[in-house]
Amino acid sequence: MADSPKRILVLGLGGAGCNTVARIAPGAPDGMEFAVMDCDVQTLQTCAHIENRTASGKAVTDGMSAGGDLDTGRRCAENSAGQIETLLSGIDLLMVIVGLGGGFGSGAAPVIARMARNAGAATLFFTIIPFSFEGTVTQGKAHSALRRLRTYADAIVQMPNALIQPDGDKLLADSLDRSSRTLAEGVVGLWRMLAQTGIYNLDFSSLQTMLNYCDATCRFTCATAKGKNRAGALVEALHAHPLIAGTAVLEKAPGVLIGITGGDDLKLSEIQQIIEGVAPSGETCWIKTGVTMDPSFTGGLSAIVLAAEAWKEPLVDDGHGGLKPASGEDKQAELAGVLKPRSRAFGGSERTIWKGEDLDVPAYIRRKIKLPR
Ligand SMILES: Nc1nc2c(ncn2[C@@H]2O[C@H](COP(=O)(O)OP(=O)(O)OP(=O)(O)O)[C@@H](O)[C@H]2O)c(=O)[nH]1
Ligand SMILES: [Mg+2]
Repeated sequence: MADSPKRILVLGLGGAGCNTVARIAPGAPDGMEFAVMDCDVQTLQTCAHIENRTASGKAVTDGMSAGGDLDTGRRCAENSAGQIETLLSGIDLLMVIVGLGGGFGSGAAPVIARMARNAGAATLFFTIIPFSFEGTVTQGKAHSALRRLRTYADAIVQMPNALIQPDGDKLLADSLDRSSRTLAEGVVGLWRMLAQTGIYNLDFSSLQTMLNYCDATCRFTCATAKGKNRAGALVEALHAHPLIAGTAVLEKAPGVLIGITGGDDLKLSEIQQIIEGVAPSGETCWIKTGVTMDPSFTGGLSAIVLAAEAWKEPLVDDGHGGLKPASGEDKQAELAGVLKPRSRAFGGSERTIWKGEDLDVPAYIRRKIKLPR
């Protein structure tokens, strides 16, 4: 991204989001930008090492939490519109980490997604879904927040707390820590692919295509492996990750971003083995791969995969000043720019520019046609 640096902000919202960012930030790569926001000043005090802290909704809760009330959370965010606008200014990609089921995070997330969309920032939400033992009311609040969020967020990755706690004997603190580490791998891995110059860059427009086309929900998996058959072990670990194990999500995904990091000893055959082991075998899957070399990875390999669960229907001009769902030939024409035969294209491959337009970017995105959820 040397030509046009893109600004990526990782924002922690509410208790879970702030805790997770507070755990991720100390070990994060240089240059990664973090911020935290809550209406609960006590939570913000535990994030003293995060410089960019926003106390939201002072006039609404007077520095207290939203007490599990989603509507109070929403009002806090709306009350802090000016602060949020300042926070979002100049941001190209907003990655939000938020636990759903409480008050502030659940209420504020859709407001922030809407404001980010209006400010022209792409949004990717990593949402933590409560444990089932937290009760049906909390679960219900989390799902209602998800529904609202779908309207405005470009993409949402769900991370059920329960999936991160496969061992019933684990202490709560260890489980939460494990959950934070999993999120950190996804968020940092994606950031690394976008921000660091690799052999094959996963460029920002690849991510944007993914965010624009995916029907709101994505899955991610990540893994690292060492040893003789490390590429094979990596593929196995990617499929076995608790966030996707047993779902066939990789086999069915219409769009997949793969970020691979290796050291000086990374082999082309390993890259091939990983891509072939991860990406769906359908002829119409859109695949983008980024490869980054980092000497500290020598002897090992690491990968993150972001997979769209479904591709949404594009819309086309209806010829009367409105829009209609793409169908038949229209649909084929619209999709031509994105659904290519399985090409195994790398992110760094040359783009097709015609009359100043990038034909790798779907027409409805180039023409800024809004798609409904
Ligand atoms: N993984 C993980 N999950 C958490 C953590 N803290 C809370 N959660 C989950 O996130 C959900 C929402 O909780 P919070 O983030 O504390 O809620 P909040 O947004 O601060 O809402 P209020 O406190 O009511 O204003 C909870 O129901 C938990 O399931 C954490 O540190 N790690
Ligand atoms: Mg809270």
